[in-house]
Order: sequence, then structure tokens, then C-alpha cells
Amino acid sequence: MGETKQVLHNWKFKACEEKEWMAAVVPGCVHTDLLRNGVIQDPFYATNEHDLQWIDKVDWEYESTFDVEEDLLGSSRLELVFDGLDTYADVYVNGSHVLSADNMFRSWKADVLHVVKAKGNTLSVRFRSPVREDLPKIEKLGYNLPASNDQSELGGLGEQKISIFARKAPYHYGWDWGPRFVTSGIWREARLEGWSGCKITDVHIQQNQVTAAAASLTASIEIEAEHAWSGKLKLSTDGLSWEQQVTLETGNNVILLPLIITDPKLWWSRGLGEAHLYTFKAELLQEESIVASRTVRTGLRSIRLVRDKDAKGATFYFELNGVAVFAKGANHIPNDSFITDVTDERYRHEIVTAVESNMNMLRVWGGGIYEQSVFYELCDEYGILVWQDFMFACSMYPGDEAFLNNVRLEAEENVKRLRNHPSIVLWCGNNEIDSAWAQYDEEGGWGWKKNYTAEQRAVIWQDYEKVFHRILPDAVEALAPGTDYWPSSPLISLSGDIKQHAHPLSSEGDIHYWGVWHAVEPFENYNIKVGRFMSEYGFQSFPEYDTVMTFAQEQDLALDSKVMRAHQKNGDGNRLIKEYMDIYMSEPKDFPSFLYMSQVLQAEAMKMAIEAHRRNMPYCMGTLYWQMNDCWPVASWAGMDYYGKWKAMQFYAKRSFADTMISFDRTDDGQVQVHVVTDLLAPLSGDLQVTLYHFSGERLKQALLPIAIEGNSAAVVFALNEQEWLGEHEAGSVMLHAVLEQEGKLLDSKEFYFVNVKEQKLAKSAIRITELEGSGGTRFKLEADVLAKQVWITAEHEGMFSDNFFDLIPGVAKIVEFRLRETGEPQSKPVHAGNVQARSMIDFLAESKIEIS
Ligand code: BMA
Repeated sequence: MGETKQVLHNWKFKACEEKEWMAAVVPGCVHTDLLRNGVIQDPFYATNEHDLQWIDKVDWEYESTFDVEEDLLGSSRLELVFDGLDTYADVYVNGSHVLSADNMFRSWKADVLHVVKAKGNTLSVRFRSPVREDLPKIEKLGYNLPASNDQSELGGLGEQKISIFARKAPYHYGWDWGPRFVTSGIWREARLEGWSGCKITDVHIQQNQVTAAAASLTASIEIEAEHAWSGKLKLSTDGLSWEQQVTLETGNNVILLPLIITDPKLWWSRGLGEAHLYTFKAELLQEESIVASRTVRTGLRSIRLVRDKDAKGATFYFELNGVAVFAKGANHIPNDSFITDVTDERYRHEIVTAVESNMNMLRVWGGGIYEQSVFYELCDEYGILVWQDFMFACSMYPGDEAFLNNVRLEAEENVKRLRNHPSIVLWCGNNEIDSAWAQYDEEGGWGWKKNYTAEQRAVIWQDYEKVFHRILPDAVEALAPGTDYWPSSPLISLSGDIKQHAHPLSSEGDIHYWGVWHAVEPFENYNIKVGRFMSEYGFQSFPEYDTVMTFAQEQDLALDSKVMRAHQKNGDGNRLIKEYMDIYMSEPKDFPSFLYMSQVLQAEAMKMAIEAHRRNMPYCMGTLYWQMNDCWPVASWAGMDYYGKWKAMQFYAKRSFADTMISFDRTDDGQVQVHVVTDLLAPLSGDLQVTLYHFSGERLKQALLPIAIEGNSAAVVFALNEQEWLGEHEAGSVMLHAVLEQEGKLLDSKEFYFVNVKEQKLAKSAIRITELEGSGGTRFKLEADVLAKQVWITAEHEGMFSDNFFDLIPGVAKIVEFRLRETGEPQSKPVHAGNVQARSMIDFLAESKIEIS
């Protein structure tokens, strides 16, 4: 009786055609192993990516030798288990073929009881080149399928886009922020599992109805039994336990145990309450001894996506425990091109960043991977809701039986693996395919349809419907009943006519608004193109100088250098940044200044978007910007770079996502409005102070008023006449500053400028930094003599400031703390900063743009 496992170590690898073995790390992949062995140079450095495209055209072999550990020897069942093989792999134990794999997103198992010996076993995993494997499939199909982000050319394949055939992370083939590294490898744990008697293979805590009064649950427990067995099944959590006499048959058994927990501690998303988790333990007992056990963790909550018709269209929001939640967050992509390089600490840094930025939702976007367990565990713990895509993005896929079956098994396995996570609130079929193909709109979409005959089009769409309208929703319905499924993001609804496909002015469904950026619309359009749920929108920037210097040298520091171009994957990217910078910002004095300016530009754009979305609640109930993170050092839409460094935008996002926030806007009839938005449930009252400042620090005018708004709402609390307030003052030399306090405690503050940065009359400011007494070099007071815009503080030591990229108004001091990147808690430990330097926008401008006051 019992169950044991042996993780397999001791790996080596080589190209199948070579003789020499090299040391390998599992979990890992070919690229990281080649790098570790000094065969290749850092794939992220300079233009190395271009020289490493040979790797995906080679077959690779991994080998491990092992003795079976004592504990496993007596097992009557012995299985070889791979949690992940990327991708086309044939596995041999002592020369016998035990399994073949063809899907990175599935796990693989083989019965090896009769193939292994006690000592001296050889396990060999041969990866067939994904490129050579899939190229012939294009010919078989007779035409190319669209795959807009597949960088086939860079991979030496011309127009042959093969990414659609492999059930392998789409971004491996390149994206408009990611390099092309079509790697291979054993990317999750490989082990032996031995057991005898009975084994609990799965525990699902199905939540039938959860209210504050009671949680009505069904524990669905799967048990594999070697022989018929009877005994007791016990389930326990938090001082409660349930028991049932069970009789098992040989093979698979499913036992359903109804459970009621009265007065449950509910799971809440960040900001609304505690993200309480329950650990459930299932045990099979013979007499009083434990025969098998399994533990799962979940949170009890009711969740649904509410799409009700209303006067304007239809709602689109998540209701958690009866509360309409405004979703604030970003789109998550894999944290690395080589996913096994992502340590738990890096995952934690990302999730803690989300928490510290006042987010409550991340979308696991469909061009990456179904994330590692640690990602969801952290989201569960910190109360971050997860919008989970299936891994399909910006492409049309084949529909042969083998492919469909593979997709079905992938979907079932991943839904089953992830269904106990309370953070996952939605399964979404794919990224942007419904709107890109635009079946019911002849002229709509991305122009894909035009490349196909009527028959081909019919087949392609039928295949689409099979996957996204049948196989995937069926898997969710069967394995996570009650969980919402959304066929594609963005989408209006499955109307089966031209009204199905999303567009930026739709008053139903979710929206990806890319008018700003891809279509060069002005930032101001963020105020107009507001939908019910903004699941994507974004603006690029460059990472900071230190990050650029990890892949470039001094001589590469020009936008059009080969190296910089290799680290800008969006063809129009650099031109767009420059164009927008010309409109909204002033000319930077040199390349490092350009990097800074690009960040400020992005931050300003995202602030406009986020705040417009929030001001429009409850019409709009979600805002997820593109994109949270990077998978290598690159110019991209991310708020945080590959090294986890916060760009200006991350600090701005933190402010614009604050649970209680002040936001300014302007009306067509010359009013400046002050809005207060609160996501907290309690009614809010406080004192608002709006001050007109001259950039010199002089207070020109002020209004003071009490305000009160309902909980979980947005309202205009004050409006002023712009002309009246400006009077004789030049619009480019004055600003508004609003402060909201509650019983003397600061709730939020915000600045408003009457003109773009470009037209602001900035003067050279002296920023005074004073270390706070007794803080041990961790806390600093910053003050400016004249207005200092977008103050960037840097420190000598490793760590980050509690705030950065903020405006300093003379007379309004700012206190910041320097902290370790993180210690696992959002409020991480203060550390000594060493030398501290503060620069503001004026320090980055070309001389000619500086006003001499
Ligand atoms: C959206 C995303 C990604 C892409 C981003 C920027 O369409 O879904 O495919 O990286 O835009 O172009």
C-alpha cells in the first residue's frame, strides 16, 4: 500500500547526430543547456537570436541513468511521468519505446513496471525538430494558415508559418515583443511514481452554491484501485471532517461527497477582503491507518460573468460573492522565452507587483503557456483574479481529427489541473481570432479571408467552430461546471452575424482597443473609445538604460542600430514612439534621455486610458492593459521589464489603479471635472481640496469642499470653469492639484495640466533630497524649488523606491522609501539606498527646449 515518487535527475544531452554528451538540467530546454555548456552565446545579447535559428532544425536527445529507489521497488504499479515535454518526443526506457508525445501542454505517462530494473536503467527522450516535423504539414494541407505573429522569415522559413500545427507555446515562434526561439526540452518535472493498492488521483472541490451563510460543495474524489477495496473515505478541512464508507472496484472510481460549510470564510479579490484559502485533505482509511491521501487547496467564493442586456447594450463584469468587481490589471505573457529559467521568486515578484500596483486581475494571454502552478497559487494567495485563455492566438488552426483530439485532451487536462484555483474566474477560447477572421463581415478583420477560396474559407471556419465553440466549452462544462467560458477575446456575443465581431465602440462584450498605437489615433481617444470591459490596449516604451546595456554596447545606442532594431519586434514600433513623442513630449537630448522619455510617454498614455475606463464605471467594468511583463529585454508595451524593473508606467498604474482615486477630465464646454472613483464597498466621504498652482509654487486659487459618494462607484464631485480659473495666467505655466482627505488622512492626490508636456513652460528645478533621520538611509524627503516633472530617483544599491516618476510641486514634499525588490510581502523590507540621485524631465531635454526663467 502507499505511493512514492522519485524525481529523475542526472541528465545529459546532445544533438542526435553528435557523439559527445553534455551536462543537462531538467526541467530545462535545449537553448539553456547549450548556453550553460558554452556552445552558444547568450541568446538575448545583441543580435544573437538571429544566429541561433539552427537549433530548432536539429533533433535533440536527453538521457538519464538511474537506479530505482528502495521505496519504489516493491510497488505493484510503476509509472514514468513527464509533467511536460516540449514537444515532439519519443521516450525509451532501456531501449524499449514507452511513449511518444506531441503536445507541450499535456503530461505524459507510461507503465514501466516491466521495463525497469532495480539498477542501471537508461531513460532516453528524443525530441524531433518541431520545424522539420511540421513543415510537411503545410504541403499536406495545401495552403498556409494565417499566423500573424509567427516570425517565420527570421527562422529562415520564408512565408511558411508552422506554429499553428504544433501544440506548443505560440510565442516560441516569435511575437511582436518576443524573439523566435523554438526550443525543445523536458520543461516540467520527470519522475517515477510507484504505488500499490489504492491511489487518490484527483480531488475536486466543486462549489455548487456559496453564500456568506453556507457553502454547498461536492468533493469529487478520483481513486485508482488495484483490487476491489472497501474502507473509509475521510475528507477534512479547518477542523471539519466528513466520512463515508466506500467500496472501490478495480480501476478508476469516482466518489462524490456532498459537503456543507456553514459561515464559510469567503475568498475575496485584493481590495475587497481576505483571500481566504481552505486546505482539504482526502484520506482512505483501513481500520484507522491511512492507505492513500491527497491534499488540495481552494477558496470558497461565488463567481460569474454577468452579461445582462441593459439600456446601452449588455453588461460585462465579474460578480464575486454578489459584488460587482471592477477588474483592474494587465495581460500576462510568459516571463521568459525559456520558461524553466523563471524562478518562484520571479513569479512572486510579478504577482507582488500586481498587488502593489493595486490590481485585482491578470489575463493569462493565449499566446503563451497554461502557467506553472506557482503562478496560480500566488494569485490565489494574493487575491488576483485570473482570466485564463486557452493557448491559441492570432492564427487559424488545422482541424484534422488528430489535431482536434490533441486539443481536446489538452483542454481537459488543463481545466482539470487548474479547477481548484479560486483565482481562475473565466476560461477564454482564444486571443483575437474571432475578430481577426471576422467570418460574418466580408470587409472586416485583418484581411485574412481574402487569401482563400470559398471552400477553404468554409473549412477554416468550421474547424474554428469545432475548437472554440464546441471542444473547449465542452471541456470547461464537463470538468469545471459552472465556470464561465468566453469563446474569443474580444467578442460581442456569439450572434452568428456581423454583430458578433468586436469593435472599439461596441456597447457589449469585451474590447481590445488598439486605435492608439497601431492606428496612430491620439491619446485623447482613450476618453472616447470606452467599452464595457477593456481587455487590451497599450503603448510601447523602452526599458531603462541599465537593461538596454545588458544586450547592447555604447556604439549600439541609436534607434536604428542593428542591435536596437533586433530588440524592437513591432515593425512600426520605433516610428510610432517617435511620432507620438513629437506630438506630446519635447525632444530628448540624447539616447538615454530618449529611453526615459519613452517611458514617460507610455505612462501618460496608460494613465489616460485607465482613468477614462474607471471614470466610466459601471458602464465599463474592467481595464487590463497590454502588457504586464516581458520575456526578454526589449522595447515593448510592458509596465515592468524583463528584469522586473518597474518602468514609469508601473508607478503610474499603481496610482491610477488606487482603490480610491481622484481623476480629472475636461468637458467640451470648458469645464474641468474632478471625479472620485472607489472600488471599496463602503460609502466614502472626505474633504476635497483643489488648488491652482503656478509652476513656481505660488498658490493662485483654491476650492475646499466636502464630498460623499457611494461605495463601489464613480462620480463627478467638483467642476470648475477653466477660463475663470485660468484668468490671466498662461495655461502652460499653471496646474491643478487635487487632494482628497478623510479625517486628516490622505486618500489620494492628483495633478492636472491644461496643456501637453510639450507646451508646458518648465524651468530648471533644483531637487533637494534629505535623508529622514533615523531611517538608516532608507527614507528620503524630496522637495523642489520650481515644479519638477516626472522625477526619476535612482539609487546606488539594489532595490526600488516606494514611488517614482512623480511630479514635485514646490511646497509639497514627497517622502519615499527604498526597499528590497521584495521579500515575499507587498510591504517589503526597507534597505540602505546608498547614493540617491533625482532627475526630472528638464534634465533629459535638448537644451533648446528649456525655458530659462
Ligand atoms: C494584442 C495582443 C498581442 C500583441 C499585442 C500588441 O493583439 O493580443 O497579440 O502582442 O496586441 O500588438
